[in-house]
Amino acid sequence: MPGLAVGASDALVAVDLQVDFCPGGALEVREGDQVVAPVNRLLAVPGWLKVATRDWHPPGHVSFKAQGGAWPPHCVAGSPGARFHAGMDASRVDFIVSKATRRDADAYSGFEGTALAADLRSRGVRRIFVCGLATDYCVRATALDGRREGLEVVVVEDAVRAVDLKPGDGARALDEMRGAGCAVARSGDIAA
Ligand code: VGL
Ligand code: ZN
Repeated sequence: MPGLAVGASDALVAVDLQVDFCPGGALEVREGDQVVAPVNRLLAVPGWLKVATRDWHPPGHVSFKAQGGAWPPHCVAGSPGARFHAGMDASRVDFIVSKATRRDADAYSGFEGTALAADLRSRGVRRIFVCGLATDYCVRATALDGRREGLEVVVVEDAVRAVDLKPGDGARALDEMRGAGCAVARSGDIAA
Protein backbone atom coordinates (compact mmCIF):
# COMPACT_ATOMS: atom_id res chain seq x y z
CA MET A 1 0.00 0.00 0.00
CA PRO A 2 2.47 2.70 -1.14
CA GLY A 3 1.76 6.41 -0.74
CA LEU A 4 -1.14 6.31 1.67
CA ALA A 5 -2.30 9.90 2.20
CA VAL A 6 -3.91 10.83 5.50
CA GLY A 7 -5.99 13.89 6.36
CA ALA A 8 -8.78 15.33 8.44
CA SER A 9 -11.00 12.23 8.37
CA ASP A 10 -8.18 10.00 9.64
CA ALA A 11 -6.84 9.33 13.11
CA LEU A 12 -3.78 7.62 14.47
CA VAL A 13 -4.56 5.40 17.45
CA ALA A 14 -1.34 4.52 19.28
CA VAL A 15 -2.19 1.70 21.65
CA ASP A 16 -0.55 1.24 25.05
CA LEU A 17 3.03 2.23 24.23
CA GLN A 18 3.83 2.07 27.94
CA VAL A 19 6.88 1.25 30.03
CA ASP A 20 5.41 -1.99 31.41
CA PHE A 21 4.90 -3.39 27.90
CA CYS A 22 8.46 -2.66 26.82
CA PRO A 23 11.60 -4.72 27.54
CA GLY A 24 12.33 -4.56 31.29
CA GLY A 25 8.69 -3.83 32.11
CA ALA A 26 6.28 -5.88 34.20
CA LEU A 27 4.56 -7.42 31.16
CA GLU A 28 7.26 -7.01 28.59
CA VAL A 29 6.56 -7.50 24.93
CA ARG A 30 9.60 -8.71 23.02
CA GLU A 31 10.91 -5.82 20.89
CA GLY A 32 8.07 -3.66 22.23
CA ASP A 33 10.35 -0.64 22.27
CA GLN A 34 11.04 -1.09 18.56
CA VAL A 35 7.66 0.41 17.75
CA VAL A 36 8.72 3.75 19.24
CA ALA A 37 10.50 4.92 16.07
CA PRO A 38 7.69 4.09 13.61
CA VAL A 39 5.05 5.45 16.02
CA ASN A 40 7.02 8.70 16.31
CA ARG A 41 7.22 8.93 12.52
CA LEU A 42 3.43 8.66 12.41
CA LEU A 43 3.02 11.21 15.23
CA ALA A 44 5.10 13.64 13.17
CA VAL A 45 2.77 13.41 10.15
CA PRO A 46 0.66 16.60 10.18
CA GLY A 47 -3.01 17.06 9.44
CA TRP A 48 -4.68 14.17 11.23
CA LEU A 49 -5.92 13.43 14.73
CA LYS A 50 -3.55 11.62 17.09
CA VAL A 51 -4.91 9.56 19.95
CA ALA A 52 -2.97 7.48 22.46
CA THR A 53 -4.58 4.81 24.60
CA ARG A 54 -3.12 3.62 27.85
CA ASP A 55 -3.78 0.61 30.05
CA TRP A 56 -4.60 2.26 33.38
CA HIS A 57 -5.47 -0.25 36.07
CA PRO A 58 -6.27 0.31 39.74
CA PRO A 59 -4.18 -1.70 42.24
CA GLY A 60 -5.62 -5.20 42.68
CA HIS A 61 -7.11 -5.22 39.18
CA VAL A 62 -9.04 -8.33 38.18
CA SER A 63 -6.54 -9.09 35.37
CA PHE A 64 -3.68 -9.53 37.88
CA LYS A 65 -2.63 -13.05 38.94
CA ALA A 66 -3.30 -12.43 42.65
CA GLN A 67 -6.92 -11.74 41.71
CA GLY A 68 -7.12 -14.86 39.52
CA GLY A 69 -6.29 -13.03 36.30
CA ALA A 70 -3.80 -13.89 33.58
CA TRP A 71 -1.16 -11.23 34.05
CA PRO A 72 1.44 -9.97 36.49
CA PRO A 73 0.51 -6.58 37.94
CA HIS A 74 1.12 -3.98 35.22
CA CYS A 75 0.19 -0.43 34.25
CA VAL A 76 -1.11 0.56 37.66
CA ALA A 77 -2.54 4.06 37.25
CA GLY A 78 0.01 6.72 38.12
CA SER A 79 2.91 4.27 38.53
CA PRO A 80 6.19 4.57 36.57
CA GLY A 81 5.32 1.43 34.58
CA ALA A 82 2.11 3.02 33.36
CA ARG A 83 3.91 5.99 31.78
CA PHE A 84 4.26 6.22 28.05
CA HIS A 85 7.66 4.99 26.85
CA ALA A 86 10.09 7.85 27.47
CA GLY A 87 11.06 7.89 23.80
CA MET A 88 7.52 8.30 22.54
CA ASP A 89 6.74 11.80 21.34
CA ALA A 90 3.65 12.12 23.55
CA SER A 91 3.61 15.92 23.13
CA ARG A 92 2.08 15.38 19.69
CA VAL A 93 -0.88 13.41 21.03
CA ASP A 94 -4.20 15.28 20.83
CA PHE A 95 -5.90 13.23 23.53
CA ILE A 96 -5.31 10.24 25.76
CA VAL A 97 -7.81 7.46 26.33
CA SER A 98 -7.39 5.57 29.62
CA LYS A 99 -8.92 2.10 29.64
CA ALA A 100 -9.53 -0.81 32.00
CA THR A 101 -9.71 1.70 34.83
CA ARG A 102 -12.26 -0.25 36.88
CA ARG A 103 -11.06 -2.87 39.32
CA ASP A 104 -13.63 -5.50 38.38
CA ALA A 105 -13.43 -5.43 34.58
CA ASP A 106 -10.68 -5.79 32.00
CA ALA A 107 -10.77 -4.06 28.65
CA TYR A 108 -8.30 -4.74 25.87
CA SER A 109 -9.99 -2.45 23.38
CA GLY A 110 -9.53 1.29 23.43
CA PHE A 111 -13.23 1.54 22.60
CA GLU A 112 -14.43 -0.53 25.56
CA GLY A 113 -15.86 1.59 28.35
CA THR A 114 -14.41 4.80 26.88
CA ALA A 115 -15.66 7.75 24.84
CA LEU A 116 -13.29 6.98 21.95
CA ALA A 117 -15.98 6.11 19.38
CA ALA A 118 -17.99 9.24 20.17
CA ASP A 119 -14.86 11.41 20.20
CA LEU A 120 -13.79 10.13 16.78
CA ARG A 121 -17.27 10.52 15.36
CA SER A 122 -17.64 14.08 16.66
CA ARG A 123 -14.40 14.97 14.88
CA GLY A 124 -15.50 13.42 11.60
CA VAL A 125 -12.99 10.56 11.69
CA ARG A 126 -13.86 7.72 9.36
CA ARG A 127 -10.57 5.81 9.25
CA ILE A 128 -8.16 4.87 12.03
CA PHE A 129 -4.57 3.71 11.83
CA VAL A 130 -3.80 1.37 14.70
CA CYS A 131 -0.28 0.83 16.04
CA GLY A 132 1.39 0.01 19.37
CA LEU A 133 1.20 -2.88 21.84
CA ALA A 134 0.31 -5.64 21.87
CA THR A 135 -0.69 -7.07 18.48
CA ASP A 136 -2.46 -10.10 19.99
CA TYR A 137 -4.32 -8.22 22.76
CA CYS A 138 -5.06 -4.53 22.79
CA VAL A 139 -4.11 -3.76 19.18
CA ARG A 140 -6.27 -6.67 18.00
CA ALA A 141 -9.25 -5.73 20.18
CA THR A 142 -9.04 -2.03 19.24
CA ALA A 143 -8.84 -2.80 15.51
CA LEU A 144 -11.75 -5.26 15.61
CA ASP A 145 -13.89 -2.84 17.64
CA GLY A 146 -13.02 -0.09 15.18
CA ARG A 147 -14.54 -2.22 12.40
CA ARG A 148 -17.62 -2.86 14.58
CA GLU A 149 -17.95 0.89 15.02
CA GLY A 150 -18.11 1.22 11.24
CA LEU A 151 -14.66 2.71 10.82
CA GLU A 152 -12.11 1.85 8.19
CA VAL A 153 -9.15 0.35 10.01
CA VAL A 154 -5.54 0.17 8.90
CA VAL A 155 -3.07 -1.78 11.04
CA VAL A 156 0.50 -0.48 10.77
CA GLU A 157 2.39 -3.76 10.79
CA ASP A 158 5.91 -2.49 11.47
CA ALA A 159 4.57 -0.41 14.39
CA VAL A 160 3.07 -3.32 16.36
CA ARG A 161 4.59 -6.18 18.37
CA ALA A 162 2.98 -9.24 19.94
CA VAL A 163 3.14 -10.90 23.37
CA ASP A 164 3.10 -14.29 21.58
CA LEU A 165 2.28 -16.30 24.73
CA LYS A 166 1.72 -19.06 22.19
CA PRO A 167 4.07 -18.77 19.21
CA GLY A 168 2.18 -17.37 16.26
CA ASP A 169 -0.43 -15.46 18.30
CA GLY A 170 0.63 -12.17 16.72
CA ALA A 171 0.48 -13.55 13.18
CA ARG A 172 -2.91 -15.13 13.86
CA ALA A 173 -4.19 -11.85 15.28
CA LEU A 174 -3.09 -10.04 12.10
CA ASP A 175 -4.92 -12.65 9.99
CA GLU A 176 -8.02 -12.19 12.11
CA MET A 177 -7.86 -8.42 11.69
CA ARG A 178 -7.48 -8.82 7.91
CA GLY A 179 -10.43 -11.22 7.93
CA ALA A 180 -12.51 -8.57 9.68
CA GLY A 181 -11.76 -6.09 6.91
CA CYS A 182 -8.74 -4.32 8.32
CA ALA A 183 -6.11 -3.20 5.84
CA VAL A 184 -2.43 -3.58 6.67
CA ALA A 185 0.17 -0.94 5.83
CA ARG A 186 3.71 0.07 6.73
CA SER A 187 4.54 3.31 8.52
CA GLY A 188 6.85 4.48 5.74
CA ASP A 189 3.97 4.46 3.28
CA ILE A 190 1.85 6.87 5.32
CA ALA A 191 2.17 10.61 4.69
CA ALA A 192 0.11 13.79 4.75
C1 VGL B 1 -2.46 -5.62 27.23
C2 VGL B 1 -2.32 -7.59 28.40
C3 VGL B 1 -2.87 -7.01 29.51
C4 VGL B 1 -2.20 -4.85 25.98
C5 VGL B 1 -3.03 -5.01 28.34
O1 VGL B 1 -2.08 -3.60 26.04
O2 VGL B 1 -2.09 -5.48 24.90
N1 VGL B 1 -2.12 -6.91 27.27
N2 VGL B 1 -3.21 -5.72 29.49
ZN1 ZN C 1 -3.77 -4.67 31.27
